[in-house]
Amino acid sequence: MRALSKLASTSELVLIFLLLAFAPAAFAQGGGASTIAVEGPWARATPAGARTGAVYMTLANKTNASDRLTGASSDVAAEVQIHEMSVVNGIMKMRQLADGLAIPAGGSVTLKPGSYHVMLIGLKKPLAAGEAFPLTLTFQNAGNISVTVQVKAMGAMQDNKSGGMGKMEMK
Ligand SMILES: [Cu+2]
Repeated sequence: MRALSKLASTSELVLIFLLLAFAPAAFAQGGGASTIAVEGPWARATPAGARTGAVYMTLANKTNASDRLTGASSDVAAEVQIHEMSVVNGIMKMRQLADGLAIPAGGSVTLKPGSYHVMLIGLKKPLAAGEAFPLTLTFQNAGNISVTVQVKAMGAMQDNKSGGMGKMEMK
């Protein structure tokens, strides 16, 4: 019995130590559970046989320090990258952001069709409208944040008539 109660008080001490160790960090971030708000993550449904997909969302930095989205992972794809898309000579091109995507202090960045996106590479199965899947985002300061991505119909939002995904080229 004595040994057990000693064990209990030791783990209580460890808990108190952990609380003390992390309290200042939590306070500096305004007491919120998460320092980056991930708003409305969604992906466009993919046609059968597609090997890639894209995820969009708004990343709002609630802290007074800049942060950076440096990577991501998901069960639905072999690899996940941070991409930027732009139109070069009338052709949509995309490139991987090797240094990640900066999110200014107190500001937000919107990932949307034709712009920044989280690229799913090596899809294990097509993304079907109405389904959802998990995505973990990795930030330089905020660490890992896991979200649920909603899959929307293929023509969803700002899908242009010039072919969109079909004209994308990897640099
Ligand atoms: Cu891409």
